Amino acid sequence: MISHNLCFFVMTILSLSFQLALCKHSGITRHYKFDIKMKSVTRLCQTKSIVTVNGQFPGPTITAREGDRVVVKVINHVQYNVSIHWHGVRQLRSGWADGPAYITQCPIQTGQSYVYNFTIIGQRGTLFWHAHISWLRVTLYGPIIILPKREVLYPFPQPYKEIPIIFGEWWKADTETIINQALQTGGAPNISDAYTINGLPGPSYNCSAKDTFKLKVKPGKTYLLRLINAALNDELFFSIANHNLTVVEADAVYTKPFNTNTILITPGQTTNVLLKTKNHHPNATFLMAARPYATGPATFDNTTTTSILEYHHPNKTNQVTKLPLLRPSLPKFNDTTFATKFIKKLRSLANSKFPAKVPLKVDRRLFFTVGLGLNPCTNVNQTCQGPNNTMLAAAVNNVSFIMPNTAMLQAHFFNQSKGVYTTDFPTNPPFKFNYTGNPPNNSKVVNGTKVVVLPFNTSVELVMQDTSIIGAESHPLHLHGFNFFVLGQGFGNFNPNKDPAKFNLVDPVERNTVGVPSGGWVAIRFLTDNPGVWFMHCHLEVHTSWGLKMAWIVMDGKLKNQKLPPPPKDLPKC
Ligand SMILES: *[C@@H]1O[C@H](CO)[C@@H](O)[C@H](O)[C@H]1NC(C)=O
Ligand SMILES: *[C@@H]1O[C@H](CO)[C@@H](O)[C@H](O)[C@H]1NC(C)=O
Ligand SMILES: *[C@@H]1O[C@H](CO)[C@@H](O)[C@H](O)[C@H]1NC(C)=O
Ligand SMILES: *[C@@H]1O[C@H](CO)[C@@H](O)[C@H](O)[C@H]1NC(C)=O
Ligand SMILES: *[C@@H]1O[C@H](CO)[C@@H](O)[C@H](O)[C@H]1NC(C)=O
Ligand SMILES: *[C@@H]1O[C@H](CO)[C@@H](O)[C@H](O)[C@H]1NC(C)=O
Ligand SMILES: *[C@@H]1O[C@H](CO)[C@@H](O)[C@H](O)[C@H]1NC(C)=O
Ligand SMILES: *[C@@H]1O[C@H](CO)[C@@H](O)[C@H](O)[C@H]1NC(C)=O
Ligand SMILES: *[C@@H]1O[C@H](CO)[C@@H](O)[C@H](O)[C@H]1NC(C)=O
Ligand SMILES: *[C@@H]1O[C@H](CO)[C@@H](O)[C@H](O)[C@H]1NC(C)=O
Ligand SMILES: *[C@@H]1O[C@H](CO)[C@@H](O)[C@H](O)[C@H]1NC(C)=O
Ligand SMILES: *[C@@H]1O[C@H](CO)[C@@H](O)[C@H](O)[C@H]1NC(C)=O
Ligand SMILES: [Cu+2]
Repeated sequence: MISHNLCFFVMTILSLSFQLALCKHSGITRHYKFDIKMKSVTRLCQTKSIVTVNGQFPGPTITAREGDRVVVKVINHVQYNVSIHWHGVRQLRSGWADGPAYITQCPIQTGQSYVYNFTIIGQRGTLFWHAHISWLRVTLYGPIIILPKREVLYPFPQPYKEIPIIFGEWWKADTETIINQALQTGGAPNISDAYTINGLPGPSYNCSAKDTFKLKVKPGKTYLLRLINAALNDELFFSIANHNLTVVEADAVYTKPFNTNTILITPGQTTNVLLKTKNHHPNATFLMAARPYATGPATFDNTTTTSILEYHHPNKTNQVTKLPLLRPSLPKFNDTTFATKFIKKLRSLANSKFPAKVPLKVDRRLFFTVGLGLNPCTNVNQTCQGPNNTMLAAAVNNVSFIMPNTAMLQAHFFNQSKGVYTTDFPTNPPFKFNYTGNPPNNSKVVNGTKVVVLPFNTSVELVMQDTSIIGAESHPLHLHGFNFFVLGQGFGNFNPNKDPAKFNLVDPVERNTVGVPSGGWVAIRFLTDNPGVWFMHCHLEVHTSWGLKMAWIVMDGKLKNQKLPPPPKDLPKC
C-alpha cells in the first residue's frame, strides 16, 4: 500500500488518471458489521417490532475520511429481503456496492450476507445509508460522516462539536402492510403518525415527551449540525427558536455560506449548518422543530416533530427547569415562496480549492416529465381506490418503471439483458401537452423496464418537468452514481428558447437530490465518468413504489481505469 505522503508526492509528478488509481487507496480501511435484526421499540405509547441494524434505531453512524475504504458486512437475520444503499457515495467503479435491489444487486435474502466494499473518493461531508427495497428504509437508516483528509481543515470556522440530526417518519402500523395494501387497492398509502428527530418524535405528540432528543450546548461555541432527511414521503422545514443557521454544505459538497432561520430539506438530501450558541443567553431552552413542506394533491402527515436545544452555563446549575421554552415559527406547509427563495441561495463554494466543475459543453440533451398517472383497475372484483376506480401510478416520460426480477447490473455486465430491460427509454415525452396546465384526457401510464444507454464521458443536460396530472407536486429526484449541477429552475413549462440563457454555469449547487418544483422544472448537468447501471428515482418512497424511477447505463470507457471490475464473489443471487 502506498503511504499518504508518498501519494501526495507522486500526485505532483503524475497524470491525473494515474493519480486517482494510486491515491484512492491512500486512506485506511474501516470495517463495519451490520446485523439486520428485529427490535422491539416503543413510540407514541405503542410497542412495535421494527427492522434494525444491530438493534439500533436510528442505525449506527459510518465514519470515514475522504480516501478511506469502507467495508460493511451485512448479515440478514429477518424475514424480509434486504439491501443497503450508501446514499450519495459516488461508488466510482464500485457499482456492485451501490445497493438498490434489482438494479445493482439481488436482495440479500434471509440467512444470507453480502460485503459492501467501496472507497470514498473526492467527497467529504454528510451523507446517509438506508435500505433500498420496498419501504424498509423507514427504520433502516443511519448517518455517513466523511471527514476531510487528515490535517485538512473545513473551509468554515472549525466547529467545537459535530452533531448528526436525522429526520425520520414513524407509522404505528406495519409499513410493509401499508404499502402492499395501497398497491393492491390502487389508493394512496396511509400517512405517517409522526416525524422523528434522531428517532424520537418529541413532546408535541401524545405520550411522547419522554422520547425527546436533547442537544446540550455551551454558550459561545460553534456547532456543526449534520442534517439528514431520511423521512419516507415528506420534504421538511427545520428551524431552531431564536437562532440562525449558516448553511455550509449540501449533499457532501461545500456551499457558499449563507444565513437563514429555516432550512428546507427533501428526503434524500443532507445539509450541514453551523449553529453559533449565544453568550450568556438568558433563555436556556429552545425548541428545534421540523414539519412538512407539502405541495401535492394528497393528504399528508401535518404534524410537527420537536427536540430541545438546552444551554448549559458552566457557572449556573439547575437552570433548566423554570425558563421559558421558545418555539420557532416555521413557514406554512405550502409556502412555496419561502422554498424557492431558500433553494436559490444554495451555491457551490466554487473557489480554487473546491472548484465547481460544471460541464460547459453538452453532448446529450434530454427532457423528462415526472409526475403521477393512472393504471386501470386490475383487481378481480374491479374495485379500486384511485380516482374514478383506477390505480394510482407515477412515471418518467410516461413510463412507469417495473422492477425486473433479477439485477440489471449483472444482466448488463454479462450481456444478458434480454427479458430483463430494454434500451429504448424515451429521451423526450411521448406526446407534448401543457404539462402544468389542464391534464390530457388520457392519464394512463405505460409500464416498462427501460434504460438510457450512454457512452463513458458523455456530458448530459437533463431538464425534469413536473406535470399536473392528478396534481402538481414537488418531486425530489435522486441520481445514483453521480453528483449533478443544478443550473436553473422555474415554474410553468420549461422554455428551451428562453430559459437556458439564465442557467448558472459559474457556481451552481452540486448535489445528488434535487426537488423538481411543484408545477415547474429543473435543469441539471452531469458527466458520465462512472461505468455501471445507475438508478434515478423520486425520493418520496410512495412515488417510487408507483413507478417514478428509471435507470441509466453508462458504458465502460476505453482505458483500464474506466471499466467496471467484475462482481465480488458473494454478490447475492436472485
Ligand atoms: C475490497 O476491495 C478491494 C479492491 O477490490 C480488495 O482488494 C479487498 O480485498 C476487498 N476487501 C474485502 C474485505 O472484500
Ligand atoms: C390504513 O387506513 C385504513 C383507513 O383508516 C385502515 O382501514 C387500514 O387498516 C389501514 N392500513 C393499515 C395497514 O394499517
Ligand atoms: C375488492 O378488492 C380490494 C383489493 O383487493 C379490497 O380492498 C376490497 O375490499 C374488495 N371489495 C370487495 C367488495 O370485495
Ligand atoms: C438572524 O439573522 C437575521 C438577518 O441576518 C437578523 O436580522 C436576525 O436578528 C438574526 N436572528 C437571530 C435570532 O440571531
Ligand atoms: C427571552 O425570552 C423572552 C420571552 O420569554 C423574550 O421576550 C426575550 O426576547 C428573550 N430574550 C432573548 C435574548 O432571546
Ligand atoms: C396543518 O396544521 C396547521 C396547524 O399546525 C394548520 O394551520 C393547517 O391548516 C394544517 N394544514 C392542513 C392542510 O391540514
Ligand atoms: C464563569 O465563571 C468564571 C470565573 O468565575 C468566569 O471567568 C467565566 O467568564 C464565567 N463564565 C460564564 C459563561 O459565565
Ligand atoms: C396554502 O393553503 C391554504 C389552505 O390551508 C390556502 O388558503 C392557500 O391559498 C395556500 N397557499 C398557496 C400559496 O397555495
Ligand atoms: C374522474 O371522472 C370525472 C367525470 O368523468 C372527471 O371529471 C374527472 O376529471 C376524472 N378524474 C380523474 C383524476 O381522471
Ligand atoms: C398552460 O396552462 C396554464 C395553466 O392553466 C396556463 O396558465 C398557460 O398559459 C398554459 N400554457 C400554454 C402554452 O397554453
Ligand atoms: C402496469 O403495472 C401495474 C403494477 O404492476 C399493474 O397494476 C398494471 O395493470 C399494469 N398496467 C398495464 C397496462 O399492464
Ligand atoms: C426475495 O428475493 C428473492 C430473489 O429475488 C425472491 O425470489 C423472493 O421471492 C423474495 N422473497 C421475499 C419474501 O420477498
Ligand atoms: Cu415524487
